[in-house]
Amino acid sequence: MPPPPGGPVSSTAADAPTTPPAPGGAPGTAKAPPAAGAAAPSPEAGPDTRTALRICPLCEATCGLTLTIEGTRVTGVRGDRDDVFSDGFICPKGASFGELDADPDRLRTPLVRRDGELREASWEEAFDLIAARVRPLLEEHGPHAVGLFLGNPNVHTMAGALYPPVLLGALRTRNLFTASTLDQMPKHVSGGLLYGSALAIPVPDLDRTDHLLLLGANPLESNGSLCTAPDFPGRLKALRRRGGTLTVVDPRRTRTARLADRHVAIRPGTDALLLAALVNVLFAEGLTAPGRLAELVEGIADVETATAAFTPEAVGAACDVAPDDIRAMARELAAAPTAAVYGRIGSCTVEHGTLASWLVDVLNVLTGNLDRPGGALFPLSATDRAPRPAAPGKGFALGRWASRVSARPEAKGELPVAVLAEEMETPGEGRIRALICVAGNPVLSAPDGDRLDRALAGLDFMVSVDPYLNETSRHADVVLPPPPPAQSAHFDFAFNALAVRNQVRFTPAAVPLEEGLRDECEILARLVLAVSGMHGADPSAVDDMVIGQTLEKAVADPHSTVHGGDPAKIAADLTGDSGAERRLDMMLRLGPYGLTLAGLKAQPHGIDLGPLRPRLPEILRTRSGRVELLPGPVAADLPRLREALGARPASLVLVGRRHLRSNNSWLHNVPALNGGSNRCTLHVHPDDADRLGLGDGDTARVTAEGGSVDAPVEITEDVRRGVVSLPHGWGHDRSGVRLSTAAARPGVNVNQLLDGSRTDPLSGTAVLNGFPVEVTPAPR
Ligand SMILES: Nc1nc2c(c(=O)[nH]1)N[C@H]1C(S)=C(S)[C@@H](COP(=O)(O)OP(=O)(O)OC[C@H]3O[C@@H](n4cnc5c(=O)[nH]c(N)nc54)[C@H](O)[C@@H]3O)O[C@H]1N2
Ligand SMILES: Nc1nc2c(c(=O)[nH]1)N[C@H]1C(S)=C(S)[C@@H](COP(=O)(O)OP(=O)(O)OC[C@H]3O[C@@H](n4cnc5c(=O)[nH]c(N)nc54)[C@H](O)[C@@H]3O)O[C@H]1N2
Ligand code: SF4
Ligand SMILES: [Mo]
Repeated sequence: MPPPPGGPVSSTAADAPTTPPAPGGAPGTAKAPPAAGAAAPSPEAGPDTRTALRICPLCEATCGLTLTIEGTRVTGVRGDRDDVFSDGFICPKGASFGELDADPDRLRTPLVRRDGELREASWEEAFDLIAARVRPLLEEHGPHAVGLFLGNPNVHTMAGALYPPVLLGALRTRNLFTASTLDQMPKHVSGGLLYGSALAIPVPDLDRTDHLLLLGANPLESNGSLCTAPDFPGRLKALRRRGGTLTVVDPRRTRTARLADRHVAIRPGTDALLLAALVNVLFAEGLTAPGRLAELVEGIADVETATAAFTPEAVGAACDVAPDDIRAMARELAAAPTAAVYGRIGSCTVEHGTLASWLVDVLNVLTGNLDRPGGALFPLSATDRAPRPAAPGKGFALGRWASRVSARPEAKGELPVAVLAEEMETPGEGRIRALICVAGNPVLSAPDGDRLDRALAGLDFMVSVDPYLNETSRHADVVLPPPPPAQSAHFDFAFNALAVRNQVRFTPAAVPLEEGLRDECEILARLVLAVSGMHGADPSAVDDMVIGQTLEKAVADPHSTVHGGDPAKIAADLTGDSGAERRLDMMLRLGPYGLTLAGLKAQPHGIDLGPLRPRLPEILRTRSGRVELLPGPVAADLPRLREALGARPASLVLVGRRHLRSNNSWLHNVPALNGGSNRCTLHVHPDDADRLGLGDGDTARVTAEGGSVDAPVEITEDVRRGVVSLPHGWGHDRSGVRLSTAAARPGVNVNQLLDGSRTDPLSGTAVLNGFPVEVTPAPR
């Protein structure tokens, strides 16, 4: 392990949990040590030294940061104590913002492939080539010949929220793939089916609940997901302090599990069975109490019938959880004055991910906790559509089209990433010939990276919008680098709608855009123009078009705040430093709080919009206008769950894990974050290690259907028997990659063990957790 240069981050210290302020309590200080290159300003700091606010884009917690800036360099980072939501919280990742921002491996010009080599090029050359190559492919082979992959950081940038929908509209391709089918697509599908909208995802009311049942999430390392809560750890501790209880279901004894009143070390992949049994017990013991939901929900009795087979005794062996414990969990859930059930990665990226996600919400409904304070509620963000009277909607359709090669149904307009390689490789009409990849690294994040590597290499043309030349972008013909994060304005379109408190914040670019760089909004707008035959037009044309179309609709909508207005006049009133900002201003004005961007800018630490409030039935868009508790596609998938009752468990399965100082595949190049316990090791229980003939520090060979990887063994009781754990995002040893720090400690790609054949059928989400593996000592 190379020591972090500059050395102020001792790996152990930085790995220790940060001691966060109590939520809503006194503002805390940044407890994380400053990262290398991000030290506090020295007393002799020049007159050039100033501070600027920046919302952290590195995880879903969206903490407000105060950056110290000398000239154009970020030299210090602390939590913004006045931030209305994060109260000064910061973690080691946020503390390394300066180092990340200044990473010398970051690309500073576009790259264009000439004679087989990627070379530095001007923006004009880059976009000229895109226009020259993509248009003919579309004209000759039709829209589906160009695929689009959208990676995770799109939810962490303004550009990623505002332009990919326009890009997709311009391409009209059905070959849309995103990180969602490696992640939360089960939540979209279950929300779509239950509430009629794929974006209707209830969020646990962390700060007010009396009981949290948390499955397959480790917020002490991840800082939370689909539950935006700066200082999630502190909020969990506060729950305990106010007398609430926490149950954690996880095959590993995680740092989150150690905080819990009850830790259930479930057999991986069986959460849907456990949850079905909890539902079963609620009915069997007369513990259902939907309260006001009873009249808003249809199908409660059908759910009772559908879960009749899943008694605690029936699921106990499969889950490896004692029936009495299951009964106790159900009773605790029912008895709590308020409670929230919350499931994340470990309950989503599994064989029954959609059923598990559905059952999470079913439990919240049956206990009366959906849509009530202390339960699980739907946030109302400042850029959401303004509320309107409840009315039946169009409902949520699945499988409106299917993938070409293996006929996998679309979900939310997307095809499963697990079939991306075969769609690029398999000859014939409709093959993906070109790929545009925005902020994604599927070679490491998706099943079978070696196959994706080959498939990407065989494309006619590829564009990556990415700051790094990495495992995926090295295949591109054109790489378009966004600027370092300090040079971008920030607004959380996605996470404000998933936050435990309604609030809104905007931070302008902290540092002016460097000579030669382009704002990512402009990059994506130019990309839209280049693929839609408008190459060379002013990028603001894209924003003007969106504004025009949106306002036309809004003035015709009787529920809109601008109903009957003049679109041209409203557009002329919009303010902002860019087309993207004018779009944000428009969304705020059309939104439920009637805000403006100028008003928001006047509140640099944000505006608190209050605790979550009930939103049913207004939010419903189902055909019935009610919550449809047993949707048809779910009912049709239940026999598969019943079959799982009798299945013989594999003797060894693999699960992933996250480390506080990491983020999927792309922070391993920041020296301060690549050390300590953030290591690509295989966790093995001592009993399994004995059985398999493995000692601590030995190299193990892990094999599954997609291939084999060799990883160092770490023997630990933190993982249950029959389960090994290997983190994802590693494997930085491919040629042509420019990640000098990461390459020095590459790790192995856990997703090489998978071949993409295992998915949750309803959502198309890849099974990344709980798949069978063989482990042996690696041959010397
Ligand atoms: N085995 C296993 N695999 C997993 C997971 C798991 O738990 N286990 N988790 C899955 C999950 S939850 C997710 S979300 C996916 C993530 O899958 P991906 O989104 O494919 O992977 P990331 O590693 O997040 O890659 C992000 C890419 O965006 C680039 N990037 C960073 N910042 C910016 C920016 O501001 N603009 C642009 N344009 N690019 C930027 C990075 O350099 C990197 O190339 O991985 C999934 N893969
Ligand atoms: N530090 C850090 N933070 C991150 C990320 C990161 O890579 N590093 N990634 C970000 C992203 S993209 C996301 S989506 C979020 C994810 O945030 P979380 O959902 O909190 O993800 P994990 O920390 O991977 O926790 C998943 C847990 O599920 C457990 N698990 C595995 N299989 C099963 C199972 O079958 N059943 C149950 N009950 N548990 C199981 C694992 O042991 C693990 O502890 O984190 C985000 N934040
Ligand atoms: S918790 Fe997340 S948002 Fe907050 S500082 Fe850390 S990485 Fe940034
Ligand atoms: Mo994710």
